[in-house]
Amino acid sequence: MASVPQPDLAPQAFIQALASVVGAQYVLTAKDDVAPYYTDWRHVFAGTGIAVVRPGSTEEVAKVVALCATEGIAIVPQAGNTGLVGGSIPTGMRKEIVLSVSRLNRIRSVDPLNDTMTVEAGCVLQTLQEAADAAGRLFPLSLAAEGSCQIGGNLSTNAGGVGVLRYGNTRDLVLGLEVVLPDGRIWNGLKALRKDNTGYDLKHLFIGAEGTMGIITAAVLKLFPKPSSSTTAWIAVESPQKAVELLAALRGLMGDRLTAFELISRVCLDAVIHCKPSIPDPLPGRHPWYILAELTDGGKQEDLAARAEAAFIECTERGTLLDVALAQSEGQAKALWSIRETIPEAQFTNVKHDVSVPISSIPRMIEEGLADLQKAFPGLVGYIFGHIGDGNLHYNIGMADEEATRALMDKRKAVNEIVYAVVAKLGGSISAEHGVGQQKREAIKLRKSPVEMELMQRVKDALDPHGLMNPGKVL
Ligand code: FAD
Ligand code: 2HG
Ligand code: ZN
Repeated sequence: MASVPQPDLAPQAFIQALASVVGAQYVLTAKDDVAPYYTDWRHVFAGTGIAVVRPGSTEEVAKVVALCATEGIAIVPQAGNTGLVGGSIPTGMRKEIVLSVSRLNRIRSVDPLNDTMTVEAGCVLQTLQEAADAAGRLFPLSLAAEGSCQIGGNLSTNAGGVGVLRYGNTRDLVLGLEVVLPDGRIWNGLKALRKDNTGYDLKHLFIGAEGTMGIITAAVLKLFPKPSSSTTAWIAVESPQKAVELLAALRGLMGDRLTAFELISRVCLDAVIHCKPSIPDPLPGRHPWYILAELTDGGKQEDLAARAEAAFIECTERGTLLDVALAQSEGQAKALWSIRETIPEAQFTNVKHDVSVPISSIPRMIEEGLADLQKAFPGLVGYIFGHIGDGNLHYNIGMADEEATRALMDKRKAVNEIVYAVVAKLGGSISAEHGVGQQKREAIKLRKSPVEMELMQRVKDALDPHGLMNPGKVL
């Protein structure tokens, strides 16, 4: 890494210089103003910086970054601050500002014939879903934080969510990017092209880089035909093995119409009902595992419903599923989805893991991991759920009561090691969709090969030779 430029400006003069770029009201330093930017959604990570800066345009972002580059001040990019690995929170290892992109919230254009929209990084995800819908199209990225996460954060984490099975991760939903580079130059890569083989595809360096390569200020996103029919099903299954068999069966019977396939353990459903007692249990009996599945299609609602019903009857006859409740209205479908969306807050405090393994290895991941954990920490509770259609499990570990869970959290490294050992054995990943941030920085060093780590560091050094972009994250 090249030596860091030394500051010329005294701290107050630096603040004034920032204010002259973005306006004094958008440089926050008062304790109450900065507090929400200096801690994460789960209150697991906390830090401080020189200031929180809120530019209102790409040009202002570029001027702030150029000023920081001259002064050797590091930058922590932040969007909706819903990340789960501490990526948007300062670490304190350098003099840092938080650069919030939330004022870059314009939809620059929607082109329904090209099936694209060009949007700024601070647009809230739900606003983009609504804009696509108003244009008669679908923007399929969907996650429980969609009311507050912003597309700049989604791009920078390559977010997954519940639509990956059909539409892919965020990376698959992008055609072009606009990025402010660590030296303050603007790269305008806002191409709305589905084919462009003119050399390296640079946008992929910034997608999933968690703010360590530059600041994404805008993107061209892909739109899709809006489905005209949908069926939402709450399904009971006997075991994770039956769940993956059901996935294969439904894909065979319904093809790409299977849009979402989420695993939910009974433990998670109980936690949701405990957290929000007004939520009813969708099925009469108690079952150990559930699937929330969504099927969507063009064409008539009754055609999809009939086809889905036939598929569920066949799966029941084959013994793949135990029971199923089909939503009879949009309201009932929303109620089923709200169970799934409540899980993150219903099991807020525990040792989190966001792992992926080949779909066929999901049953082993659950069974062998829990068996190994029980040996080391008798009585623990696995809050297991997630996007098993993508081989992605949220493998969260707590104890029966809060005090014991807090004690377990102090031993989180030992818990992580047991889970990660099973992940390694099954050829999986220790971060499927949430990223590395501060949380998994040490852990990836032990699990990626020296060649991979060196390549990543070289790319980082080429783009950010002074290490000013989000230090202490990823690498
Ligand atoms: P932030 O948290 O602000 O930032 C995330 C990272 O991106 C940080 O490293 C930050 O420095 C960097 N960054 C932010 N903006 C920029 C930018 N413009 N340029 C460069 N770097 C930037 N994640 C999933 O993948 N799937 C889920 O299903 C899912 N469900 C969730 C449910 C809940 C209830 C919560 C709280 C979180 C969930 N998450 C999920 C995690 C989180 O919502 C995602 O990681 C999301 O993409 C983060 O977006 P954000 O706007 O909040 O980004
Ligand atoms: C989800 O799928 C999120 O709901 C959050 O990725 C996962 O709470 C978690 O561990
Ligand atoms: Zn998830």
